[in-house]
Parts: sequence; structure tokens; C-alpha cells
Amino acid sequence: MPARPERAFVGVGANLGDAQATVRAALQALRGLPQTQWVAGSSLYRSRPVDAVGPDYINAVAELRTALAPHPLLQRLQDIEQAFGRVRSVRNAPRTLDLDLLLYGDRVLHDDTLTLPHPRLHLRAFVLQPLAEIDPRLVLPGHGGLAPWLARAADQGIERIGAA
Ligand code: PH2
Ligand code: MG
Ligand code: MG
Repeated sequence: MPARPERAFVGVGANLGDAQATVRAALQALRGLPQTQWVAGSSLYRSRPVDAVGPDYINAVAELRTALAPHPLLQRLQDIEQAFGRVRSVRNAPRTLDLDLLLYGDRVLHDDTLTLPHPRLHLRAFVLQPLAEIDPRLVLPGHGGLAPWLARAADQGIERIGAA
């Protein structure tokens, strides 16, 4: 366990079934993580699938403060995905629930199971927009501030659909 709790951001996405209800319920599930405090949640957003096919996605982001180390936290997130009936098939297949560990403090790491920051987070409006809603001054390790990335992703057409 890390000596001090770390600030972690989790991306929530769904595009099968009642995706809005799933994302809301997943945000509730994140509030129940052990050794973890809820800090903030973004609004819900709708967007077309990026690098994928299928129905529109519903996305949101949660900020947590956690004493879980990155890998145990990732395991907990995968447990929640499973509890929501996630079936892993091909990469970027439509999913009932996707929970991505986006950021863990300013940690940079890459191994077989986890890459931090999440490798495509700086390219995706459906992550950048909710992150900016929670903390517009956020700095992405290795990529800097959010604003230039948001500008680059402006053509991705993301719509805020309301509070979580
Ligand atoms: N997740 C993906 C692939 N493409 N597109 C949107 N709009 N939202 C997502 O959450 C998403 C995606 C892989 O996890
Ligand atoms: Mg994902
Ligand atoms: Mg994922």
C-alpha cells in the first residue's frame, strides 16, 4: 500500500443496454471502493464511438483519493466491470461497462496489465472533457495541460447530457 493516498481518475464508459443507467450505477459502485474516498464526479456525456463501432457511448469520469496501489485498484475496477456483465471479446468491442484507470497521481508506468497515464487519454474528447470539468488545471504526466489536447479533439462531437 502506498504511504500516502494518491489522487486517481477513473474513466467510465458504456454503449450497450441502458448505458446511462449503467454509468450512473458504476459511479455509485466507485463510491464503495475500499481504502478509497470519493472526491468528485463529472457530468454524463454522449459521443460517437472513437476507433470503434456500435451505439453511441455514455462517458463520465470520477476523481478518487485512494490508498490502493495502482494494480490492486485496477483489479477492483475489473471486478466491478465483471459484476456489470462485461464480456471481453475483441479490442474496442461494444461493452456494457468499461472502467479505465486514467491517472494515478503523476505516476508513469507501463507493464503487461497497466499503462499510466492511460495511453490514449490525451486524444479522446470523451475523457478530456469530463476531466476538464473536474479540474481544468490538471496536468497530464508526459503531455502537459488539457487545453491544447481539447482543442485538437474538438471535432469529436461530444455532448453533455446532464449531471450524473
Ligand atoms: N471507448 C473505447 C473505444 N471508443 N468511444 C467513445 N466515444 N467512448 C468510449 O468510452 C470509448 C470509445 C475503448 O474503451
Ligand atoms: Mg476504454
Ligand atoms: Mg478499459
